Amino acid sequence: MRDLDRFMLLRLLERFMLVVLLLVFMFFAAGYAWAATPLPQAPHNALDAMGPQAAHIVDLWRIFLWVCTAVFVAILAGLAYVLWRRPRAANDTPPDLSSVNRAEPRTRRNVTGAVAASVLLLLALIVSSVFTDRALARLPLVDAVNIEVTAHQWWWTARYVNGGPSESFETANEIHIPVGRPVVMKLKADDVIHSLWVPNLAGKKDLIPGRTALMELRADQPGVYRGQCAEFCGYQHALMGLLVTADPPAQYEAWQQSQRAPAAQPADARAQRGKAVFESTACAMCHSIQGTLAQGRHAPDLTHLASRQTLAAGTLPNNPQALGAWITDPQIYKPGNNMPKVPMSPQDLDALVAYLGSLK
Ligand code: HEC
Ligand SMILES: [Cu+2]
Repeated sequence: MRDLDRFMLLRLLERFMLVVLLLVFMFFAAGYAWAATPLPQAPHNALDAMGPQAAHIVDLWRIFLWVCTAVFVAILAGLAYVLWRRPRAANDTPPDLSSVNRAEPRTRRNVTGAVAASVLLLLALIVSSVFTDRALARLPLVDAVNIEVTAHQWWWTARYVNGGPSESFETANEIHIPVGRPVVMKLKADDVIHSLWVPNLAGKKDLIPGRTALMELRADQPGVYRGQCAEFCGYQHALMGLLVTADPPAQYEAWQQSQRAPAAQPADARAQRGKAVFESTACAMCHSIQGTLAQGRHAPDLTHLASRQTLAAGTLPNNPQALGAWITDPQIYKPGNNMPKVPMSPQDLDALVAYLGSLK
């Protein structure tokens, strides 16, 4: 019977180890898949804070990490100690009943002490969370850049609303912000719940249909930071990335000026034809290009498409080959996304790619 018990225990242990190994494997496979995603190769690291909001969160993370590590080590050390000190016995040793019906003041003291320490540590974690929350809310917002960010399945709209309506403009999937100036993002969603997460700059915030949330952040170092939708929102959730570019102030002003301008006029006959194709086919029903007849409201604004690094929320690099491939059949690269295949002749496609590629 004893041997049978031991046998069963071993089998159970084996199963358990298999499950653990499988989980470890899945973890690394997922990490590999993520790292192997070709685009965009921008920093995406919550432990590398590039602004005050992310820094507060890293500080809190460190406190949690060290407290939990200390508790874990203390528990393992305690366990090792009692295992080492346990009374040795052979199969024929009579049971030690000396502690039955006898108070154990030492054990009681130890347990009370451990409970008290746990409560204190948990309280300390709560207090540090509350302080972090307050620190996050205290970001000075003087002279803030206001951006309305709307999440869609599976891409982002960014509408810059500083100044009057004539000053505002829209872009998609790539947000520029000035270094050193606070940014207030008004977060909305127009279909399901999404979550905006740019780990180097700030924590996560949900975008909920019918509600408005605010995200306040500041980048103190110039750079391009990767963001990602962090709330499962459907089939292509994993391909709902975005880039936040923190520009030095002068560069940001220049970017803003160029984004406010209507789209460039086609420079040659090929681009001219491309514009005509865009305006006369289904493209114009969904997309808008400011300064043209295309005024659709259901898809990324393409007025300055060529100024972006990626296509389709970080799915493809923005170059003529990828652009042509995307337009030919967007469902190959992002199955289920809301852009249909629009049939057209190779000449029309070529002209369209030339035109869109000229929209700096
Ligand atoms: C039914 C609406 C619809 C039609 C018609 C449509 N698109 Fe799109 N398009 C979308 C949507 C939605 C996206 C975003 C897809 C995503 O990333 O999930 C998109 C993305 C794009 C992008 C990438 C934009 C970016 O910022 O990354 C380009 C370029 C594009 N479309 C060009 C075209 C062209 C050219 C046509 C006409 C041949 C066209 N689209 C027709 C809805 C449409
Ligand atoms: Cu999502």
